[in-house]
Amino acid sequence: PQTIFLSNYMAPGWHVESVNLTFKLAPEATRVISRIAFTPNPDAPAQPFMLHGEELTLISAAIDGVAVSPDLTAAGLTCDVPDGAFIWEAEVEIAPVKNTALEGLYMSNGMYCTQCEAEGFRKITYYPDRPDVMGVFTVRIESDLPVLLSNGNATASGAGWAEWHDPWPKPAYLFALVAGDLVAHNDSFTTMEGRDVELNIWVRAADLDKCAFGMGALKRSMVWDEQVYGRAYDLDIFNIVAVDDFNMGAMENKGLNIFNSSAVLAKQSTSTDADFQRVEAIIAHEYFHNWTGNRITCRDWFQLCLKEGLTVFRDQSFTGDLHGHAVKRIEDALVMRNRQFQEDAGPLAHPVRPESFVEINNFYTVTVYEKGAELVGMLKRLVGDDGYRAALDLYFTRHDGQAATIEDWLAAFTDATDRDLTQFKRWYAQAGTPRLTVTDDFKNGTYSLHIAQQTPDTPGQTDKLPLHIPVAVGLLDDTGAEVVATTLLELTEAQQTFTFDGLASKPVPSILRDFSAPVIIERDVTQAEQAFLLTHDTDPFNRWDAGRSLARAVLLDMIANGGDLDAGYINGLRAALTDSTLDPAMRALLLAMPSEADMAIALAGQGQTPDPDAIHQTRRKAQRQLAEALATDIPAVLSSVRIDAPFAPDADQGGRRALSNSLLSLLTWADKGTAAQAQFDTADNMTQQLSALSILLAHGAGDAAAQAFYDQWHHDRLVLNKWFGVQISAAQPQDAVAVATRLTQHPDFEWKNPNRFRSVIGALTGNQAGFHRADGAGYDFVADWLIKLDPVNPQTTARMVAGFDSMRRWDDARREKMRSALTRIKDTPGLSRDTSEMVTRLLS
Ligand code: BAL
Ligand code: ZN
Repeated sequence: PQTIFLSNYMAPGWHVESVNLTFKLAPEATRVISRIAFTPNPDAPAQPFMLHGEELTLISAAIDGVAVSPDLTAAGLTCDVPDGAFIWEAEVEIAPVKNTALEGLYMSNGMYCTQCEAEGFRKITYYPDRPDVMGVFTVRIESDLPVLLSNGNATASGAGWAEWHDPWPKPAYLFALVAGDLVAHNDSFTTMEGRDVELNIWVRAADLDKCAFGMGALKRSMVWDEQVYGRAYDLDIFNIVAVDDFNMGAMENKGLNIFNSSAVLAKQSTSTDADFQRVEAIIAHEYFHNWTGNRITCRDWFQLCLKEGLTVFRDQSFTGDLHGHAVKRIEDALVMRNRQFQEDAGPLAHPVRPESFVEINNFYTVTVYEKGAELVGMLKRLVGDDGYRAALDLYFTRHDGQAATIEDWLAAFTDATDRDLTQFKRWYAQAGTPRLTVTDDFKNGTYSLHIAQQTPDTPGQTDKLPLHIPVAVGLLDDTGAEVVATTLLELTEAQQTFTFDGLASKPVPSILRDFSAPVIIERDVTQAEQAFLLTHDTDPFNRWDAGRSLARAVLLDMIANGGDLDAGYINGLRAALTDSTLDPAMRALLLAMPSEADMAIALAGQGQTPDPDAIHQTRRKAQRQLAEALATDIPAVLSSVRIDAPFAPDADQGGRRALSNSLLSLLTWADKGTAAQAQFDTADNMTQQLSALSILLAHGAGDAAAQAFYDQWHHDRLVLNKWFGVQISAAQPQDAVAVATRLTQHPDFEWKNPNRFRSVIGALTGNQAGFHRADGAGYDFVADWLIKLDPVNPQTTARMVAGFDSMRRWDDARREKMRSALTRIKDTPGLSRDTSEMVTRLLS
């Protein structure tokens, strides 16, 4: 397969002025008739005329009304064209019902839908399928299905047809079409510019009662983007459609967002608090793309972080504004540390702006998205709130209607704020997580912090240069009073010293407040200092982080030396748990022990080889001992966070439920499941029902509840995914593969549905000790299923192969078994380009 390089970018030879598409829909033989007005691009180097096209049957083609016979290639077609502007017309045939890859035009439960990002449009018709070619689309859909949708505004319709026109030029990846037997949850919104917008969430009739929350989230997003970024919606209609078969969470097609049903449908009885939060965040994310992605798009796919990093940063800010920044920041930092730092440390490490790819679908990663968002956050810290707003205003003014680059983005910051970002730009090019080694000293009232930075080698990259890193620091005295409020240090050298004068005594530093940069801090800290910060730090993120570091140290000590859970740690947790001034959500986060993956990463970071079984057993022992130690405190806390109001999926109630469920889990060590079974039997919401089921299963007392859950919910595909997943996540290590195997034999295991596949295979790769069973049965099981899925759905297969990313961390025997499972995948005849690239990188 061909490798594509950023350095080879060449401007397109032709612009597209307008595109007219007619779809005559039929499952086996859809006809797509295109009429495209091309004009030569005077700024482009000379190049042959080429249109992308895959899996198309060409029926006819013409230029300026004269039939032509283009040369067909594996990637599309080439053709001689006139020197000036011309009209291209073609008719192709495609078979949506056979499209199991869910890319291009496909069918899901009798409904037609599309997914074109990144390069799916070329499976619909011949076209210059690249993001820097932007055209105005007019679409006619012919079908007997009652609801026919495309981008832009509805212009005309009749029996069996509908026409849509999108006045905003867009790249083909933002094209969308939906046809189905759907009903709408309908509402409206008036923008700050006075535009009345019709809002619809289109679903199957049975799901109509799961749309109200999503609609509220959409309206909250529209208000927020006006108030915070000054950006209003720009069409007369905004449609969202829920689809059961979808490779990603959702897609920001202009005016017609298509959603994985799991990312838009929500109601009390079927959705957890985490689901509600995810739905709101994804609806916001896709809506925010209308400006950061659609009005300003990417010049090429290497610039993916330009729209994704920025839009993730925007949706994170939105969630923080609505529900509280402290908890949101901790949740986002956990994603960075548990997933992105892991990606950075393994064979799949790549820069936020990669320099080459074989299959761009493999770069929709936590590095491009979440680390990309962290880069935006660092820029905002460096230029301040006003500077950030000025830079964004300039970016929108300058690049509206364009396909832009990271260079354009940074130039807007430099021009609006006068900041030199030459060094900062290295963040986009250098992969890997920087390590900051911190030491300190105190002399004559002056406190000095010495910080050295180093970024480890990653595949294809050595000898990294120093980065421009914002390090937020505060200082506390020994009574816990803050003697220096949060100060932003700008680390630019490989080694640098920062001083603070006029201090009476040596302070306790609180470093990297609010997780001000995606880096790892290495500093010798005593457990006493961690306990001190857990009690006194005024920065909520660092207060939580001190507790987390203490917990990790205590657990690692237990793994290394045996013994019991540290009394100082228990007392710190008791103090936090019973501190009624602390938000219940924060208390729940403090009470949560580091995950098994977190501990494995920590051990690997210390140069040790983790043992997944020892981690699992130690963590369980620690939880049991914590439960015993806090037994007398729990009832009072539980009653203090009881909810007396009607259910609401808000931050306050969500925090209370999170804390109650953490405590229920602890209680179960003593009562063997009595309280959890009672909660399961009486729960009126999915958060409490599913938590109770998970706890019962984890304690080996969940068989009856699992059956009851199935009986109650087997008709609901989204809830059934939870039923599949929880049985594997909560299984003991020795049972997890057997449980997963049994579930794949269940008649409801519709393995071609990506959500269902992930709910089983993904749940197993997420059960660390179960997946990494010493005999390799977990690896073999997952490899077998990935080999089976690959010819059906390469994109989902390739994403799930990343479950093997942690390979280097484990002992030789496990690593060899992982290699052999991956080699078996790699050697499979006809393996897709997507999966082939991933296994090659993993094995390199
Ligand atoms: N653009 C792909 C889905 C998303 O990030 O919104
Ligand atoms: Zn996005």
